[in-house]
This record gives sequence, structure tokens and C-alpha cells, in this order.
Amino acid sequence: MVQTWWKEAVVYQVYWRSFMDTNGDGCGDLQGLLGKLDYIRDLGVDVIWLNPAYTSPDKDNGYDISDYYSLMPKAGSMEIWETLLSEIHQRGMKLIMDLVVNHTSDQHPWFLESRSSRDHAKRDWYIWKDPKDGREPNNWRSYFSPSTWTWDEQTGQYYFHSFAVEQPDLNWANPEVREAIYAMMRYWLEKGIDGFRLDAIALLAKPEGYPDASDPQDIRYLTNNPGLHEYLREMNEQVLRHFDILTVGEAAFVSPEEGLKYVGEDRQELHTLFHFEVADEMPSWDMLRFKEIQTRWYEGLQGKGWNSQFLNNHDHTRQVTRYGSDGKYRVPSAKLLATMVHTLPGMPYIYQGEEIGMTGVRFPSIDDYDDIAMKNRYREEVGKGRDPEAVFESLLPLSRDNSRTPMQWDDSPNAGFSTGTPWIKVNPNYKEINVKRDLEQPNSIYRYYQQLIALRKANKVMVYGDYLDLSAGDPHLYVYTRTWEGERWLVILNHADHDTAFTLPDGFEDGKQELVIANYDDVHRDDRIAQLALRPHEARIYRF
Ligand code: ISL
Ligand code: CA
Repeated sequence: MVQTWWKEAVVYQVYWRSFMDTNGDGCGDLQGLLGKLDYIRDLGVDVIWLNPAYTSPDKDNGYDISDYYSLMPKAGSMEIWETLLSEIHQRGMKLIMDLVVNHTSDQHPWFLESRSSRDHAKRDWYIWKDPKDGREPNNWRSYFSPSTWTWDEQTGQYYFHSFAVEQPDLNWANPEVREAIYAMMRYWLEKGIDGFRLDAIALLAKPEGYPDASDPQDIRYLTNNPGLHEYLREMNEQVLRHFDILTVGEAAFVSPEEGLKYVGEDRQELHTLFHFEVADEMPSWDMLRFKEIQTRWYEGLQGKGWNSQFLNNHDHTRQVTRYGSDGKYRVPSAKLLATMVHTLPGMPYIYQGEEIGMTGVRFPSIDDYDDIAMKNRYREEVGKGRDPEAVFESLLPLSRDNSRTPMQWDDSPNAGFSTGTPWIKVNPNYKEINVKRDLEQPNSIYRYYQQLIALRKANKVMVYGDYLDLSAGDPHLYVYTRTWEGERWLVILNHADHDTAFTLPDGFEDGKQELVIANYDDVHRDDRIAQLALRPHEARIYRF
């Protein structure tokens, strides 16, 4: 394995529009992030991943870019961005930016030119097709709309979009497009950023001929098509390998075998990837399924590629609500999930607010929500005559807005996020769940994250240790080891709202263990652990 800085890193994701507002317009901004760098540094993280701040009409909260070379005014000026980068580096941290190149905004000049006429030089920068039998060229549905095709009256053709109508896909088969994207990547890398999170990267290649899908609802046909890895290898040759950076690909619907094609050391493509097997297959917690996925990914990548561990981000609801327990066991549950993410093989990511156990949200009306994915789906389903209340209820658990409510800094109005009216309501539980309270309490979730991150810095076993699940058949317990240069860590997790009996596995001698960390405060260093009644959401790590 090549040793590189990013393998030992912990990444903190900043969804800046919900992080901190400093000019009272109700939207977070880069100036706000600047003011909170010490807070992030004190957590102990190494890398900040910044969600897109490029100029955008903001239909998909910045994932519809209309100018890759400038920042949207609500985020801030390029001067503030330069200061932010410098201040991040001065604190010994690094910055990776979101790279959204599968599509642009429909307001990007490239698309305005492309759609202006069939003969325009940029016509082939996007994907245009004639109608088939008087309708869309095929039966595919997009992530955010009933069809991947939208009719353009002006030139009498359909254009292709994997996401919203306002997000036309770039035609990656066109070398001019690829060259323009590589030039833009160099522009940001030469400014000194430390890498990219590559958005929807599995979608760049489209299947030859756009054939109808046997099941249009199963949108996997959009991903992992022939030609994709040639594009990524070319991107690596043209750009990525010339910089000492971290590249993490967002690759939905990818198996470990497929994943290795993206991140195998011999592949010369990307360094690591977010796979979504858990998010795609586990609407709610299933310990058996989770352990099976973890073991398959470890065996699939073992020694050849690097995994990324996360449970939530700006697209997936808050982990303590979706996968843990956000009621009376919220604190131990948040700590247990963190223990898992930070001790499983791969780089751990922290999504803003996770470190204080922020939860999902439940607003009373669809009008309180912003997410284009949710709003489009609501309109589509209600448009089919379904009961609006039932549709609304069905969309609540996985609405991306669950993770996009403002960061909860303290118990003052708007949780200290803004002196204006926040672009999306603050979660009403901010009076109990906020940074100020967690910083005051020695045993808070924030303090626990600090300890986990400090442990990673001091113990290479958490980064490089071999992984072995010792609890494969147990529906509640997750017990595994990380082993590195003679040191063995035993991670013991009870992912249940009730006590679960634990027996020390064979090969471990009771009394020889040393307690590394526990999420209940009354666990003593010299406890005997041959037989334990693990309490709800109890997590412990022992060193043998
Ligand atoms: O959100 C998802 C499913 O509910 C994911 O599948 C997600 O839509 C997909 O993985 C791509 O996400 C990325 O690209 C989108 C953007 O809306 C997301 O915020 C971004 O993470 C289009 O750019
Ligand atoms: Ca602002």
C-alpha cells in the first residue's frame, strides 16, 4: 500500500449554506465558515469538504453550476474564498471542493449556446436526440423527474438530464467537453486546493444508443456504463496525478468489485469512493445487512483500494435518526455510530452537526421543504391523484432536507445560525441540541468525537489494521477486531434499544484487556468482560 496523507485523514463536510450566516440574509456563507475554523480544527479533523459554492441559479442548491470560475454572491467573494483557503492551511487543515461535472445548470453559457441552434459549435457539448414515435427517445426516468428527456421547442429536439430539468448532462463523449473540464480543474488546483469530491461520477458515460430500460424505475442504467473508466483514467493522466491531492468519488449503485475499478492502486483513477450500498439498501437499520456489506467491501478492496466510511451527508438524513435512536438513547446512539464509522476500515467523514447528534426533522407542510428531489416527487405523485398527506408522509423520512436544517450553535433564536430568517427552518430541538451545550459538557457527543479523532492520530491500527467481524450472525451485536503490528483492538457495539448479552470471543483472555474508550461513563478500566450485559446502544473498545 502506498502511504499517503489522505489515508490517515478525517474529513468534515461543510454544507456552507446551512453552516453559519454572517450577513443576516438567512443563508450561510463562506465568511461564516471562516469564523468557525477554530471550532472545526478543535474537533481534530484534517480535511474540510466544501459543498459547491460556484455561481449557480441554485435549483439544486449549487449542484447546477452556471459558471465554474466564480462563486455565487450569497456564498461570498473570491477574496473571501482565498482567505478561507489560506486560513484553513494555516491551521494545518486541507480543503477539498465539490466537482460537479456530469451536468451543468441550464443557465450555463455552454448550454445556452448549445440549445441556440442545431448547428452551433457547442451543440454536441450536451446530449440532444430526435423524438422516437413522437415522444421521448426512451423510457428512462431521472433522479429528480419522471423522464431524463425534456423537449426543446426552439430546435425541435430533446435534451438529456440525469437529474432535474435544470441540470442538462454534459456530453463526456466529446473531447472538447473533457478538455474544458480538465482546464477548470487545473484552475482550482493551481489555486492550492487539496482535492475534489467528484459528484455523481458514476454517471459520466451513457449506454450506447440509449436503449429502453426493462424497468425504468430501476435507474441503475444511468451508472457504471462502458467508457466511464477511460474518462477517469484520462482525467487522472491529464490532471489528478500532477497534484498531491485527495480525490473521492461519489459512486451510487457500485459493488465492491465495481468499486475496485475506481480506486484500485493500479487503476490510476481515484483514491477512494463513497459507495451507497448501505444508503441504497437500508431505509432503516439492519445490522446483519450492514455487517455483510462492510465485510464484502473490506474483502473486495482489501490491500488494493481504500474505502470511505460515512453514514450521512447532505443527501441522506441524519444518522442518529435513520440508523440509530434519536429519542432517549440519542447520546449513546450517536456515540455508537461514531465509534463504528471511525473504527471500520476506511476514511471517516463527519457531516456538520453529526458531532453534536443533530437529528432529522419533521416540518408540518411540504411548503416548509426546499429539496428539489422531494418537491418534484411530491408534485409527480400528487399529480397522479395520490392523497397529498400520504405522499408527504412517505417522503419525510428520506427527504434530503432532514440533513440541511441550519447548524445548531446555541439556544438563541435561530440556534445562533442567523440574525435573519433562515432559508430553511431550524430544527425545533435546537434548544436541547446545540454546540454551546456540547462544549460545556465533558461527556458530550462532541467530546466523544474529539476523543475518537485523537485516538486515530495516536493509533495507526485504526487506519491500517486488518478487519475481522466476529459477530456475523448476530442481529444486534457488532463485534470486530482491527489488528496491526501485534496490537489488537476489539470493538464491541450493541446496536439495540435493549440490553444484549455479550461473551468475550475465544482467543481473548479476560483481564488482559485495556479499555480504550466507552460511550457509557461508568465503565471502569479493570472491569471483567468475559460476560457482559451490554446496555442499549453501548459501545466499548478494548486493546489486547
Ligand atoms: O440523493 C440521492 C438519493 O436519494 C443520491 O443518489 C444522489 O442523488 C446521487 O448520488 C447524486 O448526488 C449528487 O448529485 C446530485 C445532487 O443533487 C446531490 O446533492 C449530490 O450529492 C446532482 O448533482
Ligand atoms: Ca449569509
